[in-house]
Amino acid sequence: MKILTAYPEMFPGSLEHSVIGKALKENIFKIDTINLHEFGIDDRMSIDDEPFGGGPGMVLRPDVVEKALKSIPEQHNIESKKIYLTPSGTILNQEKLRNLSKLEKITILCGRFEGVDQRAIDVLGFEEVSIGDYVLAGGEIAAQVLLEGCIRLIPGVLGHPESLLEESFSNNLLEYPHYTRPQVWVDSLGNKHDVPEVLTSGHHSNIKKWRLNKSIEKTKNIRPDMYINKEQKQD
Ligand code: 6GU
Repeated sequence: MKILTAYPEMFPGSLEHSVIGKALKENIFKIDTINLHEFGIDDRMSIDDEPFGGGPGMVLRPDVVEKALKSIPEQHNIESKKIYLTPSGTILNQEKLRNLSKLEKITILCGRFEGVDQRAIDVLGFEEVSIGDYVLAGGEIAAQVLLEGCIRLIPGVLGHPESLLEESFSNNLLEYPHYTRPQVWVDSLGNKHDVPEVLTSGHHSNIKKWRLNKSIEKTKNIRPDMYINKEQKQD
């Protein structure tokens, strides 16, 4: 994974921790940052400039992006998938993560400022991807979101790969609720809260049915859009 960024010190960031951090230590994946500031133009080493046509903010220059990209040595002829992270891209989802997790090489351009010169995106072949309908200050956190989502899908990264089968989005349903000990939780106000009885019954097929029903109920309530998609898919 190559990350083109004006803030290389933000990496590996969250990717250094937990199960993803373990995979990083085990060389299951590698992160190299390319500092855009090293490819700045003229004596001031600028990487951005004012937008043509006016307007607020600064735009990342296409020549800087090209120089930074071309500085990455080509390895065994596999072309890297190029992603530009921007709130005006197509929205990332689990299917996209599954596809990305199968790729050997991904190059991510993190936007900052108002954006990146469109010619760089078009000419250099970046796919524009957003992580959701809200705006962050830059693409670095988005890159960590995308990478974490991808890396956990690489075989061997998760301790319990079967957890991938039933998790939210794997079948267009949100995951059912989970419970653990204590079986009766007495909260700080003295109120008692039981675990749903079926889960302690040991009756596996009933548990399975209960969980599926909970998944359906939850999806209808919280993500009716997703539930409609599911019904359409089954037709
Ligand atoms: Cl990829 N970048 C920024 N700056 N904001 C975002 C985003 C990306 N995805 C959602 N919001």
